[in-house]
Order: sequence, then structure tokens, then C-alpha cells
Amino acid sequence: TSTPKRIAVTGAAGQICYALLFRIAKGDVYGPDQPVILQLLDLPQAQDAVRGVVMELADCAFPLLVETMVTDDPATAFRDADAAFFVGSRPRGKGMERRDLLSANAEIFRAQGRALNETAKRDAKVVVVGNPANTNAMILAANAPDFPNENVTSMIRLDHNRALTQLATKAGVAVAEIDRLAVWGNHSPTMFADWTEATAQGGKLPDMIGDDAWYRDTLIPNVARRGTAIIEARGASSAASAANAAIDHMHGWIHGTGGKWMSMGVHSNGEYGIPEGLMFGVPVICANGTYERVEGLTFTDFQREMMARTIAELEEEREAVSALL
Ligand code: NAX
Repeated sequence: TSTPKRIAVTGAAGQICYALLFRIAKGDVYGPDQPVILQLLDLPQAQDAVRGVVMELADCAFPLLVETMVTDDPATAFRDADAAFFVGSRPRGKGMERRDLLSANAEIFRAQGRALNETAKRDAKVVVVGNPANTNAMILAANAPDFPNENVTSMIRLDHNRALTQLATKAGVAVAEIDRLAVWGNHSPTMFADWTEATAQGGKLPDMIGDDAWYRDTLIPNVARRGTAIIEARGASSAASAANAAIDHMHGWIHGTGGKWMSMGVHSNGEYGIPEGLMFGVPVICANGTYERVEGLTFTDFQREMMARTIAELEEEREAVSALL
């Protein structure tokens, strides 16, 4: 098709977008034959910085990038969007409590939800990356009542990818051979990287690795703390890998996952005891431009314990922003 896809991206002057925008313009989301239009949103004080990024995009002479628009008005940024990456959010400032951070972001995502409701296509695919990503996505959806809940998701794919590489390395298999990995819950240290169902080379990954202590005491915490390890090493938070995960998330949703599981933050309908309405990382399979939650799994006590921890955290977050729901 030659009608360009409109892709809205917030936080366009930030470091994740400095990787993300170039990948989108190259065709990594919709594919090598699909022209795209970028609709970039950032705050008024960041407009100059965004214009610098737009100059660099122009200097790449990407054949698929037919237009780039820059604005500080959410309704303009989301107009007729086919896809939207919500990357911008308020970072934690000095002396700011977790609760203050939650409500500052809730205000942002409430306003952006209203704008999404007003101007985006009804079948636009939305992924929230900006933290606290799950709760921001919940607020966004709640404030876009005419926009389908199912189309608002949050990103937990970076954690999924982190777990994939650690498992592949430990088992001595290729990343691409692993299936049925799940990362459940919040994109935060309570997330649960779950290998229970994981397979590779026709076998069960937990049997191949055969080291339950490593799983519980190394894999799960290492995945959860990877973001901190990167900040310590790099002096800045993960950016290129976060952009890559956002691309993987959207690409999988649009083009399908070929029967394989991927982890996505989606609106809970109450399955697996996850309270209804939370935005929660779950395994899904994508096909024909939609995702299906993986159903029918049964949990061990350990899984139930890990789920309960991340559910409790997300319920606390919901309680902190309840006024804006
Ligand atoms: P930066 O601080 O480099 O960039 C954020 C940009 O967002 C800035 O240009 C800022 O002006 C803009 N912004 C702030 N409020 C805005 C608003 N109301 N509307 C539009 N733009 C706004 O952060 P960066 O490193 O790019 O990270 C962006 C977000 O991703 C952060 O919240 C970060 O915590 C989150 N992350 C989420 C991950 C995930 O897996 N879900 C992983 C990576 C990353 O940590």
C-alpha cells in the first residue's frame, strides 16, 4: 500500500527517541514497502531539540519517510494516527516521592488520553513506554472512553528480551529457538520473568537448564535489576535497547508473532486472578493485527506468590492515582 502510515511519538527529544525515530523511519515497524509520517510531540521547551532531531532525520534521506511534523499539542500529534508510541513522561525529580511521581504522570496521561480520544484513528495501536508505564497506560485508556481499551498496551518487551538472552546463554541455545517465555506484571522490580512453560529445541527449558536455584536467585532478579545495572555502567538509562523493544512490541502486534509468545502489558479482564482493569504484563500471541492472551495456564505456588507481589504493587499504584481514573 502506498498510503503512508501516521506514527505519533511522544518524548521526541529524549534519548529513547534518538534511537527509536530512526528505526521507525527506516521501516522497522511497518516493513520495507510502507511509507510513514512521523508526528512528534514534546514539551514547548524541547521544541528546538526536536527540530535538531528532525534535521538529522532529513539528513538520513530515508526513502520511506514522507513527512515529519513537530508539535507541543497532543491532539495535533495524535490526529489520524495509525500507531502511537508514548515515550515521554515526567522523570523523578530531586526529593520527589513515588506518589508525587505517579500523580504528575497521571496528569500528563489524563490529558494525552483525552487528546487520543479526540483525534486518533479508532484502530490505532498504542504502546506506553514512559514510566510508570503500566499505570500511565491504564490512565491513558481510562481517559479515552471512545477509544478501544484493547488497543492501549504497555511495554514489557524489554524485560522479555533481557530474559530471552540470559536464558539462551545459560542453556546454550539460540535466542530464536526459545518460545513460551512470559514476563508478568509491572515494568518494575516486582516483574516476574517466568520460565515455567518455556521451550527450546523441542524440550522444556527448565529441564534443559536444570538449575532451579539459578532461576529463582539469579535469572529473575537479574532481569528485574537490569535497568539499574545499565545505569551504573553507562551513566544513563537504557535507550537503544528500549527503542528496540518498542519496535519489537509494535512489529509483533502488526505483523504477528508466528504462533510464538511475547509479553505485552494489556488491560486485565480478570484472567488468572489479575484484578480487572490493571494494565498487566502477560503472554500473548499476535496474528492478523490483533493479540490473544494465552489462556488455560495453571500456576504453581511459586508462580502464584510472584504474581501476588506484582499485583499488589500495581494495585497500590492504581490507588495512588484513583482520582484521575
Ligand atoms: P528522556 O528524559 O531522555 O526523554 C523524555 C522526553 O519526554 C523529554 O524530551 C521530555 O521533554 C519529554 N516529555 C516529558 N513530558 C512530556 C509530555 N508531557 N509530553 C511530551 N513529551 C514529554 O527519557 P528517555 O530515556 O527517552 O526515557 C523515556 C521514558 O521511558 C522514561 O519514562 C523511562 O523511565 C522510560 N523507560 C521505560 C522502559 C520500559 O521498559 N517500559 C525502559 C526504558 C526507559 O527507562
